[in-house]
Amino acid sequence: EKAKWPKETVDLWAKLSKKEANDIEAIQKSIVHHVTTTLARAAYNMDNFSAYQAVALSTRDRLISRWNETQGQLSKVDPKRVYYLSLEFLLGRSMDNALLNMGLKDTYDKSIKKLGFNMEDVIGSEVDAALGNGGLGRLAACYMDSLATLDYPAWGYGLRYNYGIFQQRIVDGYQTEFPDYWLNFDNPWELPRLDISIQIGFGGHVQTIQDEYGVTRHSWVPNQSVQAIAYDVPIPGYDTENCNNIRLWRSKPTRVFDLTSFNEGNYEKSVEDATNAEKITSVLYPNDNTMAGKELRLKQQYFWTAASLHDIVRRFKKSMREWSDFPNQVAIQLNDTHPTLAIVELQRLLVDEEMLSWDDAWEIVTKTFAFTNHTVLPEAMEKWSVPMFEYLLPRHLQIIFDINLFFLQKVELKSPNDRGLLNRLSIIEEAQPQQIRMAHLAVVGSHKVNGVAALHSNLIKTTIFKDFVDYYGEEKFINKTNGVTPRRWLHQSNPQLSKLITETLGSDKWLKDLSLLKGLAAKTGDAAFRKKWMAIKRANKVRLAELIKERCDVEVSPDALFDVQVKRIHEYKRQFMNILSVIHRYRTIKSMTAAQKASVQPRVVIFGGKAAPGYYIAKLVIKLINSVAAVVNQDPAVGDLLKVVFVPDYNVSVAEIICPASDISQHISTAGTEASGTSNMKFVLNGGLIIGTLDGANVEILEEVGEDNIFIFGCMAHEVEDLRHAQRYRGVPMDPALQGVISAIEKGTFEDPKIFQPLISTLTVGKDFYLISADFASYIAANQQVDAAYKKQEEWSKKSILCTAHMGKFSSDRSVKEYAEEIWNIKPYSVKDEGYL
Ligand code: C3B
Repeated sequence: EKAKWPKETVDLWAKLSKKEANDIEAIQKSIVHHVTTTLARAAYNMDNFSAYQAVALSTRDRLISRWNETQGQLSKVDPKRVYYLSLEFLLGRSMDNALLNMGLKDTYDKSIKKLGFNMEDVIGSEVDAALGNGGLGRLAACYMDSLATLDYPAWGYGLRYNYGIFQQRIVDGYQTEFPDYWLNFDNPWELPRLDISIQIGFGGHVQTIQDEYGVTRHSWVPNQSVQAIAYDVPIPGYDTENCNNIRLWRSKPTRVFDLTSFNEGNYEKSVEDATNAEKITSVLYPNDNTMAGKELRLKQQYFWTAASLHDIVRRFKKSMREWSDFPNQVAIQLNDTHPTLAIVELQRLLVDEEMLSWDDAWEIVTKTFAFTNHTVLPEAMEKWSVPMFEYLLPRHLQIIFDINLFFLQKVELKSPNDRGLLNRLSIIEEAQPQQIRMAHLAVVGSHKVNGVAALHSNLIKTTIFKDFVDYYGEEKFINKTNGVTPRRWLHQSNPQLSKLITETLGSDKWLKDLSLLKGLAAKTGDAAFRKKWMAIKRANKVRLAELIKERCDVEVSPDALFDVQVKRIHEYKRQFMNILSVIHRYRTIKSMTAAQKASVQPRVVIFGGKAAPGYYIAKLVIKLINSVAAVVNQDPAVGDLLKVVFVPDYNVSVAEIICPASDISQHISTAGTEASGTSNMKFVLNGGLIIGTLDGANVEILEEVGEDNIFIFGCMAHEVEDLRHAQRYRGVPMDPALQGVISAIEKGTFEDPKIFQPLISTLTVGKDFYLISADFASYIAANQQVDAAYKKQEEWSKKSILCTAHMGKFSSDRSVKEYAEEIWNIKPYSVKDEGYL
């Protein structure tokens, strides 16, 4: 188009599309411009929220310039890109992060101050984008930050839910859920791309025809159709001009949604079905590590993978390359099994629509995809019932059966006459009705499969994917230990510590090369430095104490040891064991003389996290925590020696306040159940020590910080099976301390014990699946070691510094670089500052 313009038009565009200036005056002008025009407000009726909106819009202008420049240059250069398919992107707030990454925070700070507003209040007015449940969704967000920061050409693809993860309120000690209608006010962090609309089909039937060469061809004739509309979310890198994109799809009715009812002249039904189209991207399923098996979820998965693939294929086709070049231009990472249908959809597009042979298509598909597994919990394994699947996606079902057939034929050639093996490897589980095992499909359709921490990656090779390792060989199954972005999880959330580190190391290079933190280790002998370090921790604890006062109406002393467990509530994460140990501590203190009490280390035990709305036992754990808190916090015999709080509605922005403020945090899953954990990394990065089991990334954190700087307890992953067996068949008695705690609950120390009976019965001999009794004694002992260590404040401050110093490995930059080099085979491309025309 540009080529057709006369020179003066081109020059005019070039002159006018210069990037925004970033001096204080220009920024203030842009803020006031948005106040008076976009928001149609005046200075005298402004509140913090409208100030936030105006500052957000001004920030957005600068983001979009970079986004445009990056995307424009990338389409010209057309390098190989990675597409990260994730049903969850748990981004949290955007403004602070965008300003810091673009290097504009200080200038905006000054600009806002002079306009009569305070940066913290403005930032505090932003609602979280909570399009995720927990670790998996937040990992995707950290990876997007690192991909942009490292200049990798990468796009995320996800869904634009109208409702994010529910808001949690505590009523009478119980969790209650409220819808998170986060789009109530315009969302300045997205660009609606109403021009990008893709038709997605559902249902219908498959037509079989002979083509002119006598080859049988299939073509899917859906009987429903939905539109996917693109919303783009710019992701700026830190200290680079590059700005990547997350494309989120929203479902809208097509003009004719249900072709059957329309053709039958059933007007009312076709309007009703149009409303159903919007439902597809209405709500994020609130389950973490469990599969609900709902039809609407399957629709979400197909809607999202089909729209994303259509988009990716369209972009590829613009380059006029051979199909065999597709894997040289495109890498697709499957974040868990949720996007596995993308494998089937690409095979369908290549075979049915692009007319490639099955084998050529399948080679392209398997070279393109790679799959990350995030859990070994059986209840989390995605399976779809064949009849439901067939009704929604009849052609895809045929393709899955063909993929399975060809795969099992090869297995049979390698290991003849092994029916058991075929059954175990099959993508189809022979149940009533048959089930599609999505993890098997993901393994068969990918060239690399990775776990998310060393222990977990080994575990999947010996458990859920053992037979696949025997068949494919070891090389296909690799490890990529998770990481977190130091920009959000230190620089942004702990600005004072970030500043001290930069001063100490002589530059801020550590923010892009986290291994430089090791330079802090030399400072443990410097008493003045230790004092500054601990003063910052204390200031962060004061900030958290204020939040606790505001949200829980409990006063806690910032001089007590802050003990934190914040994560989704799940039996395998053992918040139950934690609160049981708190009861033990309470009973111990109650039994002490005044003299004994004088030597007790005061502790504030802080819980937070959401339970899936249908997860009854997890919700009872929340109730128990609150019942214990109610008794302990007002017991004068205990006073400040022990406080217990449950911080409601734990989310990313709350985590940003909690992580910098912990002295110790709890990562205490039954060994072998927590694939990695990522908050463990965030806490240690901020100079908090951890107490934990030899599970997930704890193992690697231990390797990095050394055993003097971490509190490890409990059984090991390889012992779990024997312990379960022993308690089931040899009647191992319950731990005596635990027995005492249970009796106290049963005596009604904390409300009506009847309430907690279902919870307690999960522990009765033979049933204690998560081995709380087996680990209880060593857990109590480890907690006593924490108390003793914390009393030696000088020693503790050294441990705290060493913890941060040794966290270099756990930057998501390291993780993403490994993925890029060992799985995706992509190279960085740095945007040149040349204006986007
Ligand atoms: C989580 C795992 O439970 C964590 O151990 C892990 O650190 C993160 O993924 C990121 O890898 N996970 C999750 O949040 N949701 C799932 N459905 C499965 C795993």
